[in-house]
This record gives sequence, C-alpha cells and structure tokens, in this order.
Amino acid sequence: MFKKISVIGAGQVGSTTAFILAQKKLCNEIVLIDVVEGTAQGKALDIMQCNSLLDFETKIIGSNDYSLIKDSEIVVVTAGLARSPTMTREELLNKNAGIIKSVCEKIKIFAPNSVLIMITNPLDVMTWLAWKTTGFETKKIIGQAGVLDSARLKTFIGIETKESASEIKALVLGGHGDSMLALKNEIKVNGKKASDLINENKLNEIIKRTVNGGGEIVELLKTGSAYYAPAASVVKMIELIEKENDEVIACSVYCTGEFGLQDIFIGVPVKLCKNGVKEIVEIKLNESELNALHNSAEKYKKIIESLKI
Ligand code: TXD
Repeated sequence: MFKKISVIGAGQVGSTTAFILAQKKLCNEIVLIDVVEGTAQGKALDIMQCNSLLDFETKIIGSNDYSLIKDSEIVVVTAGLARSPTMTREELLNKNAGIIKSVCEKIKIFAPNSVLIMITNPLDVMTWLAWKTTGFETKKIIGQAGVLDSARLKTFIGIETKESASEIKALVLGGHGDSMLALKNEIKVNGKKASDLINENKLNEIIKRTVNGGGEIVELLKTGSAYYAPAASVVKMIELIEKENDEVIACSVYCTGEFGLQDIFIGVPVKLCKNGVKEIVEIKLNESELNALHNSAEKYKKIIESLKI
C-alpha cells in the first residue's frame, strides 16, 4: 500500500482516478490538485463522503497548493484541456505544453522522488515534455495510453465473440493517436487466436474502431472526452507498480534502442515496478508492425520538434 498518491488536475479523469483509487485501497492518502479554486476541494470532499458507503479509509485532500504533494510515491498528471469534437489531439499541443511545463516544474520541487504517470494529450509528447522539465530518470516517467487502447480493443473483441473481456489478451502499441498499432496476431480469446474466431473484415473493423475509440466518445459526448476507462487504466498501472509482477502492458516509455527506437517516448510492451519501468519487453514484431511502430515514433518526433515552448 502506498502512503501518498497525488493527482494533478481534478477534472473528469483526475477526479475519477481518485474515486477508483480510494475504492481499491491502494494508498493511505490521495492529494488532488487543481488550478481552479474549489474544484479539487469540492471533488475531494465528495469522494471522501463515499467512505462509509463504499467502505474505504483513504484520506482525500483537495487543494490548489502544490506543497501538499510532498513525499508522494506516485504523481498522476491529468491537468490540461480535453479534446473538443473538432479538435485533434495534436491541436491541443501548445496549450497543454504550457500547462504541463508549469505543473512539472512544481513536481520537480515538491515530489522529486515520485514516479510520474502522464495522461494529458497529446500523450507521447507531454510525457517527453515531463521528462525534459523534471529531469527525472527516464524509467520514472510513464505515459498512459496503451492500457486504455488495449482495453478498448478487448471490449470490442469481447462484444463480438461474446467472451468475457478478462479472458481476452491484446496489445496496442505506438503513439496515442491515429498512428497507434493494434497487434493483430497478439489478440487471443481464451488462448485462441482472434483471427481464427473472427473474420478478417470484422477484425479490421474492430481495430479501426479501437483506433478511433477516443474520437467516438468525444463525438457522442459533444463536450469533453472519455474518462471512466482512462481513469481505470491509470489505476491498473498503479496496481502493477505496486505488485511488481510480470504482467506485460503497453505504456509510453523512453526507448533506448528497443525495437530500433531511440530517444523517444512511445507505446511499447513493458513490465512495471515501484521504480517505474522495470523492463521493456521486446516481443517479436513482423516487418509491417515494426514499420508502423517506427512511423508512429517519427510522427511524434516531428511534433516534438514543432513544440513552441
Ligand atoms: O489515454 C489518455 N492518455 C487520455 C488523455 C484519455 C482521456 C483524456 N486524455 C487527456 O487528459 C485529455 O485530452 C486532457 O488533455 C487530459 C484531461 O482530461 P479531462 O477529461 O480530465 O479534462 P478536464 O475535465 O477538463 O480536466 C482538466 C483539469 C481541469 O480541472 C483544469 O482546471 C485542470 O485540469 N488544470 C490544471 N490543474 C492544475 N494545474 C494547472 N496548471 C492546470 N491547468 C488546468
């Protein structure tokens, strides 16, 4: 059990993360920080008032004061703007870059030993910016995207095969955007290859829906973007950081030659531990998968070069 986990940004993803974390009893204290006066305080109080109903002891503090994140083992960064229906993740770039820079400067001062989980979009770029701003060891900075994209794929495969989603294995690599890459051959339903159970057209349709998984929800909601599954994905990562087991998930992490990728944060298979990234798992990819992964990484390298900060 962690002593303290802080969540920066008490909007939809941040507050839902705190709400699930409290119920999972993963830490003694959650600090929720937001720039808007009252938002974090109100959400924290609301979540605390579930304690007798949902049976948890977690203390939840909401504040605008970053000094309260001191000694956090994990800091989750959700601060930023969400995508509107007409906005791509990349258009959010410069607005969110300014926010992430200011947030990470404070994390560097108040929680220099924490593991950082980044959520803000465009995810792979903001994860890189968090590294540049904090100067933390690369293994301590992890972007959340692949857990969510893989979960979306599992949901759709589960609906199609009528199997429980928890019996489905899937991995989505690459950047959190249109260039993400679902590993078709890795999709297994109760140990069987999905391609033996679902016809190719349908499987391709499911993969396409996964790639547009966030966009589909943005269009339905009209304002704001998805938050239940994104928050649950963060909590899953925190569980794995705690357990330090060998479960392999996809996260945006710093590559130093793995899959031939250099000097970039991008979604690859990893194992997590209390220090952050335990290991990047170099599973075998075919040539077209490797190309797709490299193209995705190149795309984000270019976006990083275009950053105006
Ligand atoms: O899988 C993923 N990585 C994603 C990412 C899945 C879903 C959402 N994704 C992105 O997360 C989304 O595109 C946004 O960039 C972030 C946060 O999404 P959310 O839906 O939570 O946005 P909200 O509800 O607008 O909340 C953002 C909060 C809001 O309360 C602001 O007041 C606050 O961030 N904010 C700040 N807090 C602290 N410090 C600063 N500087 C700050 N600026 C804004």
